[in-house]
Amino acid sequence: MIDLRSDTVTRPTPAMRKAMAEAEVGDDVYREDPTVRRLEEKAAELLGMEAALFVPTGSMGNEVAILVHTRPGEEVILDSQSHVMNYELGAMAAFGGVMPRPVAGERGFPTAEQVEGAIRAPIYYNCRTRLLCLENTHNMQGGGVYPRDRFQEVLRIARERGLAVHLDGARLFNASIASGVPARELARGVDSVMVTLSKGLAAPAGSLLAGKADFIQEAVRMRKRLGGGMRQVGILAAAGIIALDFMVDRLAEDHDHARLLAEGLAGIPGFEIDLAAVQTNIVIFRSARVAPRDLAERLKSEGVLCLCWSSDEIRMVTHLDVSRQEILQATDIARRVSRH
Ligand code: TLP
Repeated sequence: MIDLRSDTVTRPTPAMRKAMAEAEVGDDVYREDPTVRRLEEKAAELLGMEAALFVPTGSMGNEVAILVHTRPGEEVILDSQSHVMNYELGAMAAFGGVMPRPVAGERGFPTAEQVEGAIRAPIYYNCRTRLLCLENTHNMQGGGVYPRDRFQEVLRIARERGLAVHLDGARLFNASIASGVPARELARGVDSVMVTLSKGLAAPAGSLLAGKADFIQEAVRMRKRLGGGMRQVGILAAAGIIALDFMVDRLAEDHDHARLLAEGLAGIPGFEIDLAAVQTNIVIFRSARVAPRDLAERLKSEGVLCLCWSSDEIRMVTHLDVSRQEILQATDIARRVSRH
């Protein structure tokens, strides 16, 4: 199978498995796992933050951040297509009693005007707007990178208006490689950032939440409240260290493969794809002739897995476990199965 459903399907590398087998461990709920601590220090350094916390998933990283930044009844401004808004089962409402205030950012990236327009006036009967959540790269919109100037402007407004800012950087390293800007620069000015190890970086599980030391202290408590306090989890952190040390630069290869795939798909009659939107490892395209559900079934029967992304869109994601040859093969199969 050529599995293009997500970069989450990557399996740990031999070096990761070896490091996992040999990892020095302790009880991380007592904060005594040396490998976890090493991973957290490395991540804090890479992201230019005071401290970091290893969490089981990206979703938990986002939710811990939201719960620490907010109080029940407050509002969170976010893009209407963000992962937090769409794919985290309403966690902020379910666990935190906070209200999402979605804005329709251009390609998923809200402008300063949009953010400013969504901040509630400080009148006693209004919700208090507390937090702004941003996403880079943007998943639902096809892996685009937040335009730098727009991001800075948005941060300026947030600072002026006293909002905390959380960055869902599940694929922040993809944004960094695509733009040539270090991850720490992409995270500069935010109060918290989450990065994921288990997507393009190929670790089996785990994400990191980074921020100021006092924020992380609270995040440790919130992680435990959500049931995310793990024990000898240095086993997983060992793979995470390899992910940060050795798997970031190779994301460029995934981006090249995504471009190759997108260009191949663009030439297939009945497919519509915005090539300018393909900036990292995600390719989203419309299928006008064959309904995405049928197309996905046909692709599957020929050995290619993808996701039906919406009623008229398909998503394909490139990653470590798909070679250039397989990308070309998948394009040929797509051409064949979309003919009738
Ligand atoms: N994204 C997954 C699915 O949930 C859609 C994928 O296959 O792309 N933020 C962003 C931007 C994400 O894309 C994801 C996962 C998460 C957060 C959540 O991470 P996990 O799956 O570790 O909870």
